[in-house]
Amino acid sequence: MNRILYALCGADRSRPFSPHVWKTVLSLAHKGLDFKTAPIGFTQIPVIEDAATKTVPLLRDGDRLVSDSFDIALYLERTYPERPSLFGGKGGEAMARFIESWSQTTLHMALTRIILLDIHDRLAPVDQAYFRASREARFGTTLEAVVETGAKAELETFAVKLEPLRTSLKRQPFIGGEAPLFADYIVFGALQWARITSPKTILQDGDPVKDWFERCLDLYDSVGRSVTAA
Ligand SMILES: N[C@@H](CCC(=O)N[C@@H](CS)C(=O)NCC(=O)O)C(=O)O
Repeated sequence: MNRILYALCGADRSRPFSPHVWKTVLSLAHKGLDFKTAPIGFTQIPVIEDAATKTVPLLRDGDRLVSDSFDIALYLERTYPERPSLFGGKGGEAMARFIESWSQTTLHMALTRIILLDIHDRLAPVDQAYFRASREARFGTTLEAVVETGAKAELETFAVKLEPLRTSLKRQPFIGGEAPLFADYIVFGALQWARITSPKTILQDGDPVKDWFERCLDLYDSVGRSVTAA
């Protein structure tokens, strides 16, 4: 098969954890496209496919290479238009951009402060050194200090941040309506990242967001459950 998805893993190469890679896993499953996963660590990203990318996901589809989870979804939509749509039209594409911004600025920012050390602890030693140096430069402090000062408060307020999603899920089973769209996979990716890397409880039982997340884990022969929770 000549469709390969490069997926970020820790020391255990059977546990891809990147939120953006998970968006692509579900995008490919949504389109019914088979692929092979190529597990890599952080420090391998800049050298794969002749230095084609600085970030994952990277998808090889025959002789095409596409990076960035949103660009990959757009590529799949245009290349395989006869298969189920990931966006439901141009308006859906534009609205998925809003969901991406919300997920990135609100959910990822909070989750990072909660799971940063858990991610670090699961990486291979060479990747731990890179991760610590790059993230400590970004935060201007140690990984330990980020989690020490941020995790408790972020955990306490995370449910409030999900309120816009919770309200809409009381009306419909998926962000996309009756069936999931790429917008669902964007938010799913963020929560799946936390599920795979951290034992901390992010979603509470009885929360409609948790019910929706479980529905997403069940999609496409439960591909999301192919990696167990931390
Ligand atoms: N906007 C990109 C973000 C991709 C991204 O940031 N990927 C992370 C892994 S979760 C990465 O490859 N980081 C490389 C690094 O930190 O060196 C997307 O949606 O694909």
